[in-house]
Amino acid sequence: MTENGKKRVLSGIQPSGSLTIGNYLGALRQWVAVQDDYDSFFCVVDLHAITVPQDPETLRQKTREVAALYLAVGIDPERATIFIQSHVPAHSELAWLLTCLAPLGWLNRMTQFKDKSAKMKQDSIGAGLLNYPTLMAADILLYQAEAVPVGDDQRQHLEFTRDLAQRFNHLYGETFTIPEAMIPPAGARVMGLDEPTKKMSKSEDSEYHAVYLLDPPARIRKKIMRAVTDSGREICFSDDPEKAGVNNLLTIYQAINGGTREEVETAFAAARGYGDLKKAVAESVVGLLEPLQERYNEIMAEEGYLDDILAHGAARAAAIANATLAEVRDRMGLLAPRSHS
Ligand code: ATP
Ligand code: LTN
Repeated sequence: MTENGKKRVLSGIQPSGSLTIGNYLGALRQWVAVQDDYDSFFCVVDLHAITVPQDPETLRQKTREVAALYLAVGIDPERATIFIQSHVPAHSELAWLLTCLAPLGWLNRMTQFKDKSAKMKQDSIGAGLLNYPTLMAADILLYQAEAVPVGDDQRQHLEFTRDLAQRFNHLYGETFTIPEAMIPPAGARVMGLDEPTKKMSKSEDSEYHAVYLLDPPARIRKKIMRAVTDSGREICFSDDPEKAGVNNLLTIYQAINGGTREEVETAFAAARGYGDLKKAVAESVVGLLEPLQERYNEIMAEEGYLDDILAHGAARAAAIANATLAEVRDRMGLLAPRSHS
């Protein structure tokens, strides 16, 4: 609990590409919803993005783009703290301290590590990719966050964070709040449009894989109209991998328009085929993204606006992070530095 009596949330997104509707429905939308009730911290996790190779200029540009999208989706910098992870050096420092406590066995079991490293040559897998969850644990634990709004794919990393926090508390005494994952009821796992058995991801390069938040309407429509479905006609939610494409389109529709699964299925009972479903999904996505893109353009056009928010955010975040870090350093027995007079 914070001074203002509110519980705290923290979450982040990597600037490793262009944000997708998966990032919006799984994460960002929940952030907007919780900002009134929680003391909220939202960061752009650039230190996570460099766990795989990034082009420096693109990374800088994407970092600002992601931060501007936080504002464009409706996160209010008066109510929430928005900052860039690497602007608060306590994240790197706590990550190292926790690295010394993180069992290799736990890290080796992480499915995100297994998936990402499987695609790389053994020699090019950086140790940072293995340590990724420890840095994420540092992000969360520095703020003593009670809740972490994320998509379904982050459950395992949250479990890791809880286990590591418990291990620290056990070894050195109660220090960290044990956080809970906050996963949305619909849209927690949006699948790739071209390969609906795989999670939609911003760092996939195939052209028809994802709808990006900044895609123009014509491209959104084209991508959704080309989404992979099956040879049947039945428009219903289903766990059958054969029906994964239709299931995904219905899920996106439901996440945007609300209603129960039955209500959504009833809405399509009279549809003539998958074309009608795709058109309805495309119009829902365009309707969702158009106003967001307008706000994004306004934010980017205003000289200095975004950078002021980020400077202010980093200062607010650092004040809290540094207090936790000082306590951790002390508990671990690191000699406190005395200022040079
Ligand atoms: P990358 O492809 O670069 O690994 P990503 O697109 O998976 O990235 P992250 O930055 O790792 O995105 O995730 C940011 C947030 O968005 C997390 O809370 C994550 O759970 C959520 N998220 C990412 N992809 C999806 C998806 N397809 N459906 C729902 N939520 C998602
Ligand atoms: N690992 C997360 C991104 C992330 C994060 C965080 C999410 C980094 N630090 C702290 C919540 C809280 C991912 O989505 N891949």
